[in-house]
Amino acid sequence: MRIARLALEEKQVNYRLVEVDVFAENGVPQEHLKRHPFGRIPTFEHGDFHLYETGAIVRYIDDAFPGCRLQPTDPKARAKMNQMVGILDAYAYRTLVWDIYVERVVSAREGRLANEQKIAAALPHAAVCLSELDRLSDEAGFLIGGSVTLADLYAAPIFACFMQAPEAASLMDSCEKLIYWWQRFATRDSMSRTES
Ligand SMILES: N[C@@H](CCC(=O)N[C@@H](CS)C(=O)NCC(=O)O)C(=O)O
Repeated sequence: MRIARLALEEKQVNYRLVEVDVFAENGVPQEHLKRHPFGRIPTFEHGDFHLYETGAIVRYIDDAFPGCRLQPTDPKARAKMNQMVGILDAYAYRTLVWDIYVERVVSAREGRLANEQKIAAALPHAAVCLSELDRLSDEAGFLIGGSVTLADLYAAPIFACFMQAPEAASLMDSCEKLIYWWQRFATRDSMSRTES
């Protein structure tokens, strides 16, 4: 959900946030299932136009609203951005957020024991994710090119969680470009405005 909000913030689009608890004890609220039959978040409405799936939402926001472009026009840069988005969505999110951050940081916060086996199994996979993201990223302060793209917006919410885990320090050790990127990106206005 934070990815879509970051897109709106970066493009300076006014929006109204409606919170939906898809993890509610009684299940996903019925009215939400009408918006998203798979019971996930985010969903997006613009007038009478309704969307779900983050990839469709952020590309629509980029195309439909004025402001900075979140997708490069150069074919190679655009392909690399899409490759990164794919890696973040398909591999990094589950490993860095659910297997490491939730298991190490959220479990401690909730007073339950971490599943050490799950964390240990995730570490080699996390290392591949991070080294690939580092290899593919440019050195201009954004992951791709010299301005914010969808790659930054997909990566930032994942890193905001993952970097809280003690495991992040050694895993990130050799990822100099990613470290530099995160130090800068974490301080953006869009990040503080989407913290909660
Ligand atoms: N493919 C969907 C995935 C959305 C998704 O998994 N959202 C998570 C929150 S980040 C969710 O709704 N989880 C609830 C659940 O798994 O039941 C997208 O990109 O929008």
